[in-house]
Amino acid sequence: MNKRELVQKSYEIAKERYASVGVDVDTTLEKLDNLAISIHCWQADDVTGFENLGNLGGGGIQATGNYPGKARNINELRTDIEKVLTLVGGKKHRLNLHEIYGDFGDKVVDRDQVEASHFTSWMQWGKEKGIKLDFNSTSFGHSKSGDLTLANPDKSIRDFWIEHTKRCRAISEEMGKFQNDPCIMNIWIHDGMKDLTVNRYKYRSLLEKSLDEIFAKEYKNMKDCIESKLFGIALESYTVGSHDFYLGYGAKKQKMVTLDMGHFHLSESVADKISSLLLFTPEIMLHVSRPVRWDSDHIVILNDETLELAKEVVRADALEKVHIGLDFFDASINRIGAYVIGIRATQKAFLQALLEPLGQLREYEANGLYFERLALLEESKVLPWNAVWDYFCLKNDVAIGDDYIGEIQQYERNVTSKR
Ligand code: RNT
Ligand code: ZN
Repeated sequence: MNKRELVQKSYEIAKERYASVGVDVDTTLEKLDNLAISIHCWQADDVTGFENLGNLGGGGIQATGNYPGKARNINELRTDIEKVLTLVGGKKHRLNLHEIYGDFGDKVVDRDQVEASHFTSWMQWGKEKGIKLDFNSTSFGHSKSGDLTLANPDKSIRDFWIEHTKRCRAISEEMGKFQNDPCIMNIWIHDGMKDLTVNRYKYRSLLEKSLDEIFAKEYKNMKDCIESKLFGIALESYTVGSHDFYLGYGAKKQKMVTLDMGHFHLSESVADKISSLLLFTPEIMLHVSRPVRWDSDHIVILNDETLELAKEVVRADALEKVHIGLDFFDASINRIGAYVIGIRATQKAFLQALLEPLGQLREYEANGLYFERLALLEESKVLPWNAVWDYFCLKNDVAIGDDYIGEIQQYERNVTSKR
């Protein structure tokens, strides 16, 4: 039997096993086909972007590693993303752009000057390739970034970033209109203090005011989300945009909160937050990531945290309300490989979540049969989800199992190693 026949046969058997616990594998596969993952553009070039402002320093974010072959311009980045998409199944994946990835040509466009026209070629590319776009304002890596942006007591700096963020919302609106599907725009700022501050309240109230100003205009074709963080490097003692801050702001102003898996204490369950946010905020944006000791943005793998997160989304029946984005940047290994591992791991987690025998589990729970519930939870871990996964790849005509290793090595030989 060749590989394809083996996958087919294992799938048929798996399908029967799942049917015996009340799970319809075919509907599951359909859901996985339609699961949109918003792929972050910044793994391709270590969060560098294509501005012509010179090396601004400014900090706020950092990728580590110097593996050769990073994308140096828009064309290379697009080619890399297109390659990635040939190695993962699914029909609805999106691309998540940061403002610094605009098509500026050789023009110098400062952050308070950016316009939708700088993203026309991206929109066109997205349309051609069937890829919808999401967006992010960029307040790091600029001479005006410092330690404080939207929460800066200096009005001129604050206004500069307010203007930038307003413009980013207007660009997102244009993208959403163009693609006939809302563009989700994330706001993450690094604002904080390296050491003790006696002005926690002051900076947070400034951030609240800045956001109110930014959100004053209502749009129809874009959705806002706000992302908290626990701490940043060189800003260890205080983060203005903490989880409490954005949770409160999001609940009050009905904005989506972005949950980045690297932005919480390591013993805190991000998965547990899903059901609460769904009750008090309109939708949720996820930054699926992997903290190693801290917010180190390692490549997403299939671990307990990713799995639990996916299960909580499915158990809350919230696939329509939870937007899945990725956020990691590892510059120490092949970057195309990094994307493919992370996307496939996220899909595997959602596949397992979708294959959970929820009906039976909930019946046990309703009847107080807790031994039975725990037993089935344990046994469902070893149901043949991997056979369903292989079949998903086969059906989508993408690499089965580790076959993508060879394909990525070839792309490295032919493309990225020549950069
Ligand atoms: C940083 C945040 C943020 C960034 C991107 C590049 O800690 O996670 O989402 O990773 O905006
Ligand atoms: Zn993030």
